[in-house]
Amino acid sequence: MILHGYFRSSAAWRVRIAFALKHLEPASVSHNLRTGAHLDPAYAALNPQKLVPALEFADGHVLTQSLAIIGWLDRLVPEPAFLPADSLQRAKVEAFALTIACDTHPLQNLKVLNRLRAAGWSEVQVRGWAAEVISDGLSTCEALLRDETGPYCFGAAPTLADICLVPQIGNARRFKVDLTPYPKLVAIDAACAELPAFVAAQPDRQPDAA
Ligand SMILES: N[C@@H](CCC(=O)N[C@@H](CS)C(=O)NCC(=O)O)C(=O)O
Repeated sequence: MILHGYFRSSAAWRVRIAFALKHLEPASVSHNLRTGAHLDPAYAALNPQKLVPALEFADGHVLTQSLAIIGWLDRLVPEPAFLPADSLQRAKVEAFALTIACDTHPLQNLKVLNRLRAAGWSEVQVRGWAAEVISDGLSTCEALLRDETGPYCFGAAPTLADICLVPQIGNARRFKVDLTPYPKLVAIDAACAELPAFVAAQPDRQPDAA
């Protein structure tokens, strides 16, 4: 099994956290997004979307989409579970994760930022856009946790919500988003940073970290 990723990719970061929480470590291959290595036809043959991550199996199967990979892993190795057994709580965790994975991260993804650059936006405008859409997503996330008491997003153990939150906070820091309006999210990020699985998955700990 090979995890195709990049140290700074937040979607690959989610998958690294998930594997580490299950005490598994797949082999990894890095595709430098900055130099466009993920656009290479050999990688496009694996993932027609030309995005990381992708999980390649020895028998030729390939899984794409971080949430699909994490769901597959969670069903294969049920403990620790990434989703609560209670169906209402599970839907809340999924809604939180999807707020990040579907409605926040895609708006600040590299190819979107590159489109803005190609349309003549200055670097300041591009970074401002990224910071704005991240702030918008984090505002929603903070509100979704209004009634939660921690230490993780939805209770005493990390779930899919935390797996998505931590890399998105990483992106927020990269784009210099002011995190003071999101005290719950910052506290959860700090709690996760105490866990070995989250530490092992951090971008600067990856072999391809620049
Ligand atoms: N929804 C996809 C998103 C994957 C994605 O956007 N990956 C980014 C890195 S975080 C990427 O490969 N970007 C390359 C580009 O935008 O050209 C997933 O969750 O796997």
